[in-house]
Amino acid sequence: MHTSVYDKLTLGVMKNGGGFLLLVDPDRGMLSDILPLVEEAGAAGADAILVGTSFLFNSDFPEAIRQIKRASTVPVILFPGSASQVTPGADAILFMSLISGRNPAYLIDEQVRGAPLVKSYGIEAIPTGYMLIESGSYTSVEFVSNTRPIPRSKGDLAAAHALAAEYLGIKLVYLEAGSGARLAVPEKMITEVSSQITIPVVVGGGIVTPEDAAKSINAGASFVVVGTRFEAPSSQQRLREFAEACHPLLVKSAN
Ligand code: 1GP
Repeated sequence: MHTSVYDKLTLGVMKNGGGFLLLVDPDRGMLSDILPLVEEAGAAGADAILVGTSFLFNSDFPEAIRQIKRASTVPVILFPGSASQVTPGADAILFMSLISGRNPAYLIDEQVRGAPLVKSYGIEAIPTGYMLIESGSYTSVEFVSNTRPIPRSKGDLAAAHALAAEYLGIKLVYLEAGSGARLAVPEKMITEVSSQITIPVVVGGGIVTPEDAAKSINAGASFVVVGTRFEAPSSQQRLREFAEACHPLLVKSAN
């Protein structure tokens, strides 16, 4: 029986207590550096590879996806900044609406442009409510999307957005501090959001140590996304440490 990527990921969370998603950005790194990382990620314990960028500059994105898919032993999921990044060859796509913003282009317009492509390429769509959270500096995604983030102290506001997303049938809520954020999403906010909803919460942006990742999982995140930390040359050991931090039940049962 075919198991969807979404089901595989959520079953993993039930079994392991959380999940680790490695984000690669073909715009910000050389494919020759990204591919070895992607090859190692599955064996090191990553649950999936996210591929995306907030603004596509000059990479040959379709070719990058083909090569990343070939190199990966875990699902490859598009994490698009716009409909122009909907590309064949991936296993799934975070089909996102920027629900923290009030810019119709990112609430519905990019989705209308991307949907027929997702269908014709046969990619699994994972409906995702994407929320920008204030992170101490002005991020690319704020600039590109022309939206303002939810203030870090307003956990109740974030939770209301997440609840609305769940009632709209969205399957995943992504709390985003922004790539390379100075401050990650506050643990208090993760707890306030995750305690209000039954769908999984993804947390990303500014997470640079396994300890930070573990804190997000303990606060209630189902998945942690790490990107920038692995843009500098790294080791499989470092990937393992993040994977262990995001899989608290797996670590316990292995001891
Ligand atoms: C960005 O949430 C992701 O969209 C990951 O952020 O690059 O800071 O790890 P970092």
